[in-house]
Amino acid sequence: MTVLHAPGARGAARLTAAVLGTLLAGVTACSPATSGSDTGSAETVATGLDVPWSIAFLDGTPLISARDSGQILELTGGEPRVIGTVDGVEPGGESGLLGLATHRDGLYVYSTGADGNRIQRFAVDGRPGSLSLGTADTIIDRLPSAAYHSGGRIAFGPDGMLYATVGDAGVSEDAQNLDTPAGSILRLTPDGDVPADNPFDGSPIYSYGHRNPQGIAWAADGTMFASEFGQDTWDELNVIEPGGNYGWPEVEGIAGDDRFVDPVQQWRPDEASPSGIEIADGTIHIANLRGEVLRTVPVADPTDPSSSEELLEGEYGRLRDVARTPDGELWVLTSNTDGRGSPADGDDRLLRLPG
Ligand SMILES: [Ca+2]
Repeated sequence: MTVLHAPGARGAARLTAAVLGTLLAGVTACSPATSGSDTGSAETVATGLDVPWSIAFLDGTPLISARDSGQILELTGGEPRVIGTVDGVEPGGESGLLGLATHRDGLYVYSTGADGNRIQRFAVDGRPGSLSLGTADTIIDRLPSAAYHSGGRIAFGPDGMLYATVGDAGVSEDAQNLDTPAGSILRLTPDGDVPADNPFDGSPIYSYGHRNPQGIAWAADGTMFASEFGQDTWDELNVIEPGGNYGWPEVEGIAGDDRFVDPVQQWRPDEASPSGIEIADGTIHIANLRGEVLRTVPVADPTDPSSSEELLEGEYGRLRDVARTPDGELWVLTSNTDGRGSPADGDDRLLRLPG
């Protein structure tokens, strides 16, 4: 964005009306657009979404989860269309229909039911434009859920295993308790079993000491990253190591305590609140809710805060998820209808970043 410095006396004398007009036009053109407007720096793919939470691509067709309605939408020709509603979704606060992940075995869905959070695998029938959600197979259930700190993201790693983020569900000390999945990242086989090479024998827990871990993604070299909502002090970006203890609730942010793994970056929650993340071309992209910004961190040097960039800052309100399309574009979901957005930010939308 152009920064106008107050001209000195000599500079002011040179500012002809024409030059001033050009400068002002330039400022207008590159100022952040009014929130929710169509004139931001991204292209709108779809509008009118209601509390969208996650994007995934099933054989190239974009699918979107809607947190409160429990609906899964397909997007073909720019129009969202409901392919089905997940049975028994009980929305409340941060809970409801949350993460999606696709796999050759079907569509994996993370949602809140009457007995807590669960991950189900669905068959998806039909062709793009007339897809329908088939039968569900629950692969894990009774995960801790709550109106706050309900985790909710799932992704398949390069090892073919399913990873899931589980919040502490408001019981912070549980994040240090290996007898409960609260406050951890899980690693499961696609059928929901515990892989034989998990760090804790017979346990789905892959890492722990998390408060409310969110997005997970892997760099080309296999390094796993995860975003995490902090309490009042620091939000985090962590490199996830098997068996790692990430400190919550003993410490928050970079603590320099040998017992815990420090985050590679941390941000104040009002500048961040990082949810979905995606890695493309050696860059981690992080969708931020309160910070209303798509923040980038280079995989090659993730600990250097000065190497971060901020995209879409303040243009579209709260940002919930970011995903790479099969064509290599980056798409971003807003989250202004989740009860915490400003009415001025309008309906939620799906955005496409310029290439
Ligand atoms: Ca931590």
